[in-house]
Amino acid sequence: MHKIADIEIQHDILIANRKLAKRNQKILDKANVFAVDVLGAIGSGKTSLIEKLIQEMNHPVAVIAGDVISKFDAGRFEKYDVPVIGLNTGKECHLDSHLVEHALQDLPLDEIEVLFIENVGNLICPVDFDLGSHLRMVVISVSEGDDTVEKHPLIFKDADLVIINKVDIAQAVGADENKMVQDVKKLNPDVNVIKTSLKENKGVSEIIKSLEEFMRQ
Ligand SMILES: Nc1nc2c(ncn2[C@@H]2O[C@H](COP(=O)(O)OP(=O)(O)OP(=O)(O)O)[C@@H](O)[C@H]2O)c(=O)[nH]1
Ligand SMILES: [Mg+2]
Repeated sequence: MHKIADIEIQHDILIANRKLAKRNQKILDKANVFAVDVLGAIGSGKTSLIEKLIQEMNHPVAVIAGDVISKFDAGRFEKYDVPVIGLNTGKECHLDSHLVEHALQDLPLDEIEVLFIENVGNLICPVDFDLGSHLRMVVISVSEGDDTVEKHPLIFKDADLVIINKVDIAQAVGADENKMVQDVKKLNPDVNVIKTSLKENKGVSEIIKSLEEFMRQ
């Protein structure tokens, strides 16, 4: 009995979240804002990547920084003088559409073209929670181990763009970044997988090219 009740509650939450996600996407479409959900492993380089994109993309950008305590990443984005909303998820390990809806109300949507939504770092909880974004970019790094993709298949099946970061330290941590690319391709053959070293500024222009292609679609 107890188990059945849990499942129904979770089911209801997901239905409500999906409805709100659709509403968020309508708000974004009306304002002509392209929203990118940035998901990925803890410490894989999500904030570092968004920092690079803010500086190198030729589009006005805003950021929603979601985290259990959001002030750290939000503080990093604020340095670039772009609109930033920090969302504290507290004990929750993912953002949801309701939280994002509130953030959208506080952003100057008519002044921006791209919105990055950094989710809480992990490869499990955010998977089921659409936020209303147009694209899901998943960031992992070699330091999580080159079996990460095989161990967390769901997030890669749903991804539109996958980044394998920190290739500069692949050898030092004994990881094969090409195996990680192949593992993603097995799960999601059409997805674009880009290897990066944000430390050495490698791969960022390829990501921008890919994002701009999606924006044109
Ligand atoms: N060696 C190396 N370190 C990197 C690279 N990219 C990011 N880092 C470092 O990795 C650490 C974590 O980077 P963040 O950008 O904070 O990662 P994150 O995914 O936003 O982390 P959370 O939000 O806490 O999940 C920082 O110390 C970065 O300087 C890279 O390409 N190579
Ligand atoms: Mg971060």
